[in-house]
Amino acid sequence: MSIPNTYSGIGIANLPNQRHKIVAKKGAHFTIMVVGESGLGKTTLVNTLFSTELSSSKDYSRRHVKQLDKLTEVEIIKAELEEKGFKVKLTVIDTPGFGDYVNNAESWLPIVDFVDEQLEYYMRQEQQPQRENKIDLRVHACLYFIRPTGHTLKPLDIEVMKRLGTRANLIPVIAKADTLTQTDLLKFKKRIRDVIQAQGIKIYQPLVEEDDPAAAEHARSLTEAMPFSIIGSTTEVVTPDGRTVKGRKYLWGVAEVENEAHCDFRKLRALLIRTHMLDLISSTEEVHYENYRQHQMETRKPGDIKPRRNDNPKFKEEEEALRKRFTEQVKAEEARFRQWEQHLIAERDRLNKDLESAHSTIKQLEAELDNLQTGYGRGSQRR
Ligand SMILES: Nc1nc2c(ncn2[C@@H]2O[C@H](COP(=O)(O)OP(=O)(O)OP(=O)(O)O)[C@@H](O)[C@H]2O)c(=O)[nH]1
Ligand SMILES: [Mg+2]
Repeated sequence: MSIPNTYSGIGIANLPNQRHKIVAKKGAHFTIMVVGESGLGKTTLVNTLFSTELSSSKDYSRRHVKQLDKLTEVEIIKAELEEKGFKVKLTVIDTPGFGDYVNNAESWLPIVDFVDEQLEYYMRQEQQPQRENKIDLRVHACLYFIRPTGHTLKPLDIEVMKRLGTRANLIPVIAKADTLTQTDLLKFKKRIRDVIQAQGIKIYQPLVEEDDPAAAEHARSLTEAMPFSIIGSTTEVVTPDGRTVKGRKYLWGVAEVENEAHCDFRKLRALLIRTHMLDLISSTEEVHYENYRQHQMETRKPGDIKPRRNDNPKFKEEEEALRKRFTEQVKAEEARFRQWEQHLIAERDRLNKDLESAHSTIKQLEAELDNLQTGYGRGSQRR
């Protein structure tokens, strides 16, 4: 489905709802993060989004500052766009790919931590008396790249997606869609949706505004298309029928970035930059940030500046696992102890019985001895 004309531009100027208007008036900060295994085309997609979206319009001013954050090794790309007086400060966080084998399991942890740290950092700034010019790197949209295996989600994907989905708006995408046939792609999408549901992974649900039928229809088509299939390319190529497009050229033809029959790039771009940017911003504020803040308020003592170890969601998960293991071990020990106790009771009973029978034997022998002594005394008297 193509995007209706009303969705042209970055969309903030024609927002239907009041809450969104307030956000837009202040000028929005919008942060996108890309996450996934190495080599899945994360950086390429960021460049594709930027070169098609940002360099084609003249209504924006663009700043492209790349900085390397030493702690997390993420690359932060900043750009500023403006449409009809509405300003959007766009930040893209390009994370390094993590490995696809079990030994490398921890390599994604800093990425999850990064999301938490931004929530924490923003909260601390809100608590300061001087609240102007807050630095806001809370992640509004987290694109998770899935390898186009055609099979299903890997345990690693499930684990990382579970954690990201409770912290940010998680948008799963199938990387390098040009490497799968359309039939395989549809089957793959269905399987991924099934796993997401079965595993209780929280993914972003685009807001459906029922009072605007065209927008509602568009939002539903976005939900149906998830996980979005993606082809990334910044190169222009010529199709067999003579069009110049962004795409990837093969012997069989061209995989086109912006062709809806080839992939969902347009849908993803519309969602991010045109129709749902402010829903992503407000749901981050109202759901993810609020959850984080509430949780910190409940568990943090007044005066605590840094979160205590067990306030951090990551540590909470680890702590939960540890507590479960501990409980299991205690249970096993208790069972072992009860068995041993029963064994002791049985042994005591057996010894008591032995003792009793020994006692009665003694009594019997004593009685016999008595009898013998009495009998002997009488006999000697007769003599
Ligand atoms: N077939 C195909 N190849 C792609 C696509 N997108 C990117 N690539 C190629 O995949 C390779 C890796 O792309 P990158 O964008 O560097 O991947 P990345 O996910 O940023 O990798 P790391 O930063 O190492 O995690 C490059 O050779 C790209 O040209 C795509 O949609 N289809
Ligand atoms: Mg990269």
